[in-house]
Amino acid sequence: MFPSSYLNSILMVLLGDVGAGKSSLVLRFVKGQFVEFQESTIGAAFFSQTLAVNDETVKFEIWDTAGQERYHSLAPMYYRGAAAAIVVYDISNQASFTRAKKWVQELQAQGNQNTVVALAGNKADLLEAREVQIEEAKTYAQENGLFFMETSAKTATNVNDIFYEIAKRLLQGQAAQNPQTAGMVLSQRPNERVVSAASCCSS
Ligand SMILES: Nc1nc2c(ncn2[C@@H]2O[C@H](COP(=O)(O)OP(=O)(O)OP(=O)(O)O)[C@@H](O)[C@H]2O)c(=O)[nH]1
Ligand SMILES: [Mg+2]
Repeated sequence: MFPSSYLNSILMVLLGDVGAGKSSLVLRFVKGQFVEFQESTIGAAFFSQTLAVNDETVKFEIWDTAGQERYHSLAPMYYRGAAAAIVVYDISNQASFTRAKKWVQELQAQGNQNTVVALAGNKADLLEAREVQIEEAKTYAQENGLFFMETSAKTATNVNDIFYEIAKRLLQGQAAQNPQTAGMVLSQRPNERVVSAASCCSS
């Protein structure tokens, strides 16, 4: 076994409808910020964040994809190698939930079988405008082997929690295997450079 000072890298992807709040969730997680008028993502944006999860140091490497339909064909490049995916919908927008289900179907059909998939019902602060009932989403998640949380990038509710839960599940899965064969997407390597700062670039 590796000592805990070794670094686990988790490559992950966010998928979901335009405006569901993918970039806002990442921005909240990585920089602790929220902006009311977040610009729509073009292509995809990459972020990273290194944190302690249990006794391990985990580097999250995050592809924030663009929800606009014209970028749909790029998505497999990001989800095929991902150890985890967060499929995001907006609780105040039923169409975004329908879109989220399509993403789950696509991941199940064309993604990697081992990818941990989380379903995030974002904008949980918009209770008065709710269109997707929590029970409906919970049942759908259970039926499809996803784990589910309602989140709010605005208030920060459950944002760190969903990323931590993903890391915990992956680390547990890895502990059950030989770490040498854990694969490229969740790899352990010497903790030479632990950064707490985020980096981001858009293309
Ligand atoms: N009230 C509320 N608004 C949110 C929340 N998350 C995001 N928003 C707002 O919703 C809008 C869209 O958010 P984005 O993060 O750009 O959505 P996206 O999924 O990245 O959209 P694309 O990049 O176009 O695919 C922005 O104006 C955000 O401020 C939230 O939790 N609550
Ligand atoms: Mg975006």
